[in-house]
Amino acid sequence: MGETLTHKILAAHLTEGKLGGGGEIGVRIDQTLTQDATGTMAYLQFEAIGLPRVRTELSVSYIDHNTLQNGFENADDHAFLQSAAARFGLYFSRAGNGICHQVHLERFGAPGKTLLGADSHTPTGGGLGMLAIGSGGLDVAVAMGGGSFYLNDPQVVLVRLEGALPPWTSAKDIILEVLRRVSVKGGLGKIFEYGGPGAAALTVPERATITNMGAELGATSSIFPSDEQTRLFLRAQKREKDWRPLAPDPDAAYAETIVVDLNALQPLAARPHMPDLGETAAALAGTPVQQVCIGSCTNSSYRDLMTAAAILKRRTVHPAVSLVIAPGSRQTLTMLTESGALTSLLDAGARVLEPACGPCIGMGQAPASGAVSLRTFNRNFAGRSGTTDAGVYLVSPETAAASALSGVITDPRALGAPPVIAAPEFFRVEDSLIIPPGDPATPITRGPNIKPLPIAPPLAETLLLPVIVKLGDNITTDDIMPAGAKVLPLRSNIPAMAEYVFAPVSAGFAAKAKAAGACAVAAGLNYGQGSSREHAALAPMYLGVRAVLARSFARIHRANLINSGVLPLIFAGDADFERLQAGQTLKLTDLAAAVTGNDPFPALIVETGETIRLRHDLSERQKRLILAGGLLNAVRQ
Ligand code: MIC
Ligand code: SF4
Repeated sequence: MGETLTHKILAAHLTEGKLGGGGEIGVRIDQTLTQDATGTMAYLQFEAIGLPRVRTELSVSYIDHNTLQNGFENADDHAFLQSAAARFGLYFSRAGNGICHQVHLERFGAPGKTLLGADSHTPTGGGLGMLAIGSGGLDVAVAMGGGSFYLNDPQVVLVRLEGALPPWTSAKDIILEVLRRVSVKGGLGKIFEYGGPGAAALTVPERATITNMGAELGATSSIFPSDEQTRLFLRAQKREKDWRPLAPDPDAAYAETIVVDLNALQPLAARPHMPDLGETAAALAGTPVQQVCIGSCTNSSYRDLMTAAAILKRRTVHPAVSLVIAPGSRQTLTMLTESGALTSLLDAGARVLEPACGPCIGMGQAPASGAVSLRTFNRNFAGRSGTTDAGVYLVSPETAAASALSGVITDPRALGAPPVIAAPEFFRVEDSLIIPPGDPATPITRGPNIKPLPIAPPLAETLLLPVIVKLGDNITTDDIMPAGAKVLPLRSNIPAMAEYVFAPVSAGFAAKAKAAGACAVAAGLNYGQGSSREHAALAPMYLGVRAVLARSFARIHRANLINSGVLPLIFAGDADFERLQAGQTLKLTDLAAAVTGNDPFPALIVETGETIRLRHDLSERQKRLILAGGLLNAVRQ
């Protein structure tokens, strides 16, 4: 049997474990990326590890999330990150240069390489045929130091794209279709490899839309082969030397195959508040819209924004709609400017932002109360836009632009002949906002918002844990540790940030946790889906959360809990989940033995005297981390 592309890249980077066994494997990481909302922690952690310089082939620190500067905090963080990049030997992409994933695709990514990024949408790089994985900042810090990254040997799924995209559909509709079939938890432990004639026809930026939003499947990564499309893209970025062809063997064996018939694809929209709630735009047509946002790391390519501009050209947005353009990179924005497309957008009434995450992470442009906002982004979790009762729909640039004109959700096929945007022969390459690695003697600039890292205590033998809250399925890291313009500036200040833990779903949580001293939380399936922010583990840990009990966990968040020294425990059965109630106290005893062993173990509900059964599914390496009180403690030992 032949090899999948995923296995070929994994085999070339394997440092520990065995492929095909289903257990934990270690891989060497060639490239890393961080952004400013996760980066401050990652470089504080790298500093704590104590190495003078990064040991990867290439590491890049991006500024793109915390770009609203309402106070000194974000600017201070940026100064810290710039000095750390110079000192530790990283490239530094300055504020205004664009979103990490978009810029990395344009300027640094390369087929066959491994990329670890402190952001869940790092798999965007899979559009170039690289194995790109999101993780918490501490895992990135370790990889920057030359340490392996550990993951569960993934199941490789083939997504075969048959046929060709019909007019007015685009890459976004493909991933929305995959999402509605597979769901936000269906990708756990899997890597999605795209193939077939429909995949071959997609350009790299279109592929990157799909691999980017593969994160919403809960998948470890998504990847396309490196072929002629890849060569053309890298050539157009003046980096053809980075190209090499890569493909699975023709007889590669996959764990599962999904077939998507592109000929039958229609323009789709994911309804509030989950990316897998896809519906045809036709079925939703007529729903009044108050805001349309085009951009984010999902749909910010030259093709995407030129398409929107062509649709809006010599037309005016509906008076009830606020149209926001958030370009993903300075490259795209300058090319829009030079081509005159920016003028079409401005004439149509668009509000144009700097190249950054912006509204995608609630950094401005919160919709009005109860508004419907159509966004070309990747996440529509409740409240993430900054407005709790807004309804966010995820759509393609085509559907977004058509709806901005009409003021209601509109199937773009209503507009007649679609615009045809040719891929540029050459992109505009201008890297002056990327600062190369600097002097190892550069002093680190540390503003007053940058507080020391909290570190967990080693695991106690007995834990008495009040269960402060019991939550349902699909709790996101936006629920656990919200982002947005108010909270994001506190990313390097865990004590201040911790006050907002669970604010959207459990009022008063921080005070209750602090009063309890040590405590636990309980939840249903897919706990911790979404963002890679390790603050969703570190801040609860700081408040005293010692264990999270769930029916299942999302991959990155579970790793972040372990790295932070918080026990991720799984209810052994449905009855155990049903039995435990919020407000009860759980007594865990003989914990060293429970963690070292692999069997389910009992926990006592103090109030009722009943026992429930829990398990942990920890690898041997993860057991060591939990016993030590997290990865930093373990590394120091
Ligand atoms: C997101 O899309 O939620 C973010 C903001 O990019 C996060 C990272 C973060 O929380 O800092 C992500 O996806 O990992
Ligand atoms: Fe930024 Fe949004 Fe992409 Fe996250 S998903 S990296 S916030 S644009």
